[in-house]
Amino acid sequence: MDFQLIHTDTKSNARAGLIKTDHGEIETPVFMPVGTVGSVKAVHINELKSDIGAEIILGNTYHLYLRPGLEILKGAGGLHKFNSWNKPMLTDSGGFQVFSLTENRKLTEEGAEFRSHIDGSKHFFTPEKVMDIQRTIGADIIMAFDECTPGDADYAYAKESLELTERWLERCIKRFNETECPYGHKQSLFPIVQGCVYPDLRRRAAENIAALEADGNAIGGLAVGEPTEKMYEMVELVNDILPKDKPRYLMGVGKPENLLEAIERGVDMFDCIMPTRNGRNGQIFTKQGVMNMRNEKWKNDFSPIEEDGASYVDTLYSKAYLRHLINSNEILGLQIASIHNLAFYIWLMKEARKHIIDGTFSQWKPMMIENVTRRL
Ligand code: PRF
Repeated sequence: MDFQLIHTDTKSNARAGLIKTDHGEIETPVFMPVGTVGSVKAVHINELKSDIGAEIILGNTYHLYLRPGLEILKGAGGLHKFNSWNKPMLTDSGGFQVFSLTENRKLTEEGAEFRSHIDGSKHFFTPEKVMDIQRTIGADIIMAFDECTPGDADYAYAKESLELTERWLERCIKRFNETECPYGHKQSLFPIVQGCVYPDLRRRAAENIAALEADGNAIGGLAVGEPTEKMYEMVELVNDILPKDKPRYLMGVGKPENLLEAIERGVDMFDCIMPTRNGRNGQIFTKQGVMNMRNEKWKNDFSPIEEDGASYVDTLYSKAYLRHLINSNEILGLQIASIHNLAFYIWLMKEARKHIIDGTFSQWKPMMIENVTRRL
């Protein structure tokens, strides 16, 4: 994997860049639609590519390991072949999912024991196993196995948790260096900075990770219950230390305004379930603000979903029709909402990139934040 910085904003830390992988190029800042089980829910690959303009999608180690399982993924020749997405892909390591989706999980020095959310069966993830699984899935970018420290953890817990994540990272790197992708393309391993909301822990974690000279670096453990201002403060602090010539990925963030604030602070990559999950619940993000399609207000509004929206569904369908579909739990409603929201998020990243390159990001950003945070 190669990363090229195209332009750095003179008035902020915002950057425009280009990531090159064996499955194609990614212009940054980039939003990665989440395809947990190897599919972006309700969205066809053709729509992702041509209508939405996605350049990279995300899969989850935890889910793919449980179902369909490694034998099937291996048999298919990896996830790219299995789901027909022949562009760049990233897999999260499963640490976050083990902690957020399973009950009775047990953390030890060796790894994490958990029960499947599907059938209750018992499993054990170690850093080595998580590397092996991600080799078998075959994503272009794979993530280190970490513990996502809760946002309200006290200092002592956060320190211990970070130290465990650091020891696990060493084991991940060792296993990663001893193995290779079974399908012949290159995979890159991104370490994850943890440290909760404690500046000295974040600083230490970022310094240790910066010294590794990985192909790219991630910031985890944010947007997990801490105040938003703390999140921005931690992103700023960590990005001051992480290498400037490598992409930076803020995991699981967030609302449109969070993305713009993080871009200003030097983040290049994002993923979040918000455009798809909230979309399926009727929340529609637009350039003019956020709409709740279940609201009575849209009942007789036959105007387009978004007049100058980023996707063809915006003018093909009206607000009243989308409201009707969502209220009737129609599959088409989920599809339209997902396509619209993903196209909006990806449009927002492309706009940010344009403004970074032409030097107008710092004027454009506050105006855009005012728009995207409006309730319609
Ligand atoms: N670690 C991993 N995945 C994640 C997170 C993390 O901390 C987050 C936190 N926002 C989202 N996804 N491995």
